[in-house]
Amino acid sequence: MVNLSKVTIVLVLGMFILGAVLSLSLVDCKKEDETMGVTNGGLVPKGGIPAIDASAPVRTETATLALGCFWGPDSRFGSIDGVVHTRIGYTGGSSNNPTYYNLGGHSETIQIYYDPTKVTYEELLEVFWDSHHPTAQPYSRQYMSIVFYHSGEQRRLAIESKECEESRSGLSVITEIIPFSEFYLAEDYHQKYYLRQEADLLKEFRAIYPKIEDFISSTAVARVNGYVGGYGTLENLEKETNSLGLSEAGSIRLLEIADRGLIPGCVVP
Ligand code: MHO
Repeated sequence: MVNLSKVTIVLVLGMFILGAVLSLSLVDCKKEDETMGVTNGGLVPKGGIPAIDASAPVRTETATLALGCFWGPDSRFGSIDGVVHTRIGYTGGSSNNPTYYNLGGHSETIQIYYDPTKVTYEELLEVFWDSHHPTAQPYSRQYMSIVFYHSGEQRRLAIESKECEESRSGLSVITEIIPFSEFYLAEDYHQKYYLRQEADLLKEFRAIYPKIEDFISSTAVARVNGYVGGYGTLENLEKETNSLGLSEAGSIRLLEIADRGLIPGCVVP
């Protein structure tokens, strides 16, 4: 009995010491993680990627729209809660592999990947009508107003909302509603154009996402590009600042930008 107690004590003590050693090494790992978090001059957030990207939904739907110069729409649609990411390119023409200086009949186009449980295609169409002048003939095919539908349902909703737009404006809307065919990604320097004007913020994101395809697929990047362009709401920015993966200096800069004029809160962001 006495012997058993001794064994128990030794075992418990042993486990205690082992536990202490293990927890010490856990503390060490944590320290290492924190150190890893400040690699690249403090630019990579702890845990690697911005929280908003880590929790991005897997299932998204796509809207493909052309509404003039694609820099603005990239920013405006990127600011909408429920939009997971955006990318811009060329669609609707006849040539393969168009470039900005050789469009081959394509139009500047945005692709919006959205979470249909948070934002609907109808809501995106409202923003579409609200963001350009669909009753004016554009300067060239490059800036044409087009809805490229991906399904019969999108086609129906687009036709319906075009009719609404016509009766609202009392003018004839030139917007084409045609099936989606192929999307050609635009050159890197066009993607998230407004964010690119903020060198320090851009640097932070390029440190997190050195590959352009990852940069383009980031919700954090889409949102910040939205805020820099003056879109989004202050309310949303305050809610999500900490999830965007920016450093303290970056967050302060973004709040300064917002301070110079975000829409303070409206029904359609
Ligand atoms: N050339 C115009 C439009 C650019 S856009 C990507 C500008 O420099 O503002 O078509």
